[in-house]
Amino acid sequence: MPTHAQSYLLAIMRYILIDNTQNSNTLTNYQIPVNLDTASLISAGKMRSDCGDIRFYDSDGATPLNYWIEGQCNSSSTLIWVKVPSIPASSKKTIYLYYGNPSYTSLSNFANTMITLSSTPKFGVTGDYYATSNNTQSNPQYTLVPDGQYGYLSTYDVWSAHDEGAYWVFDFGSVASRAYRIKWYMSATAVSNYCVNFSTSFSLSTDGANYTQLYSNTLTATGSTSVTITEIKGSARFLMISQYSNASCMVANGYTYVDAVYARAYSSPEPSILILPESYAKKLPDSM
Ligand SMILES: [Ca+2]
Repeated sequence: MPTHAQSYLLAIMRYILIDNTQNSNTLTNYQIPVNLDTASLISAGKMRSDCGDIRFYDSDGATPLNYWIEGQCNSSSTLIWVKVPSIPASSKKTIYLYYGNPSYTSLSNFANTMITLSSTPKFGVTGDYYATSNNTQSNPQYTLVPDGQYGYLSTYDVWSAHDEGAYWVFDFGSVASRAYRIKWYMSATAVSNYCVNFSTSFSLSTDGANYTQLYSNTLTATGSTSVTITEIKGSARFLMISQYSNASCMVANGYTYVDAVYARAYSSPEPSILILPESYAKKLPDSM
């Protein structure tokens, strides 16, 4: 019988069903995505307008779970990552979502929930670097935490015969199966009447020497992309963010701006997540 020790403080409870029947691996410290229509709950007066009363408990009903609200609160689909200590292989599990206590304040915590980096990325240059070209980085420490502060790579390519590029390597400390998430955007500017051929790519490596490219985007005109979170999956220790200005163009500035690089545990196929309709704590069944 679950204890739900604090449920008397919490007005509304919902079951979250985690279906891992298709995966033969036990998942440890696994971040599951909970997409919640917080806008409807807030407008109905059931949730604080800052999402501060959201709580998650493990299947025993008593153990609080670390969570991080990555998405925008008060939206129709707020993405919340919940770190579940253990999801059994080939089976289902239930955890609990609560909200509705107006006196609560947020316990959303990025570092306790996601796989984070503790060291700034290693910087390097590529291509046939030419003396009057320029590859630099700025504020690499800003790339560690999603706080709206962006570090960036900068490439100034001035010679048509020379490719220019720069990269960052992020070290996650050990090889593991993860989904790597990069919050970023890129921009390029043609100087004078010259052209743009500027790419940003994401690659993974287990040994730091051999990389597999899993994402790339190229700008062929002055412009920029919107801020997005790109997720790549693999078993790796190292993630590389690289940029490259092709020699076909003569004068161009290119930038890759990065707010954060982090990861979550990943195992295929991923468990499916189902959020059940609202229940009330006082109507909890005697056993689960
Ligand atoms: Ca940042």
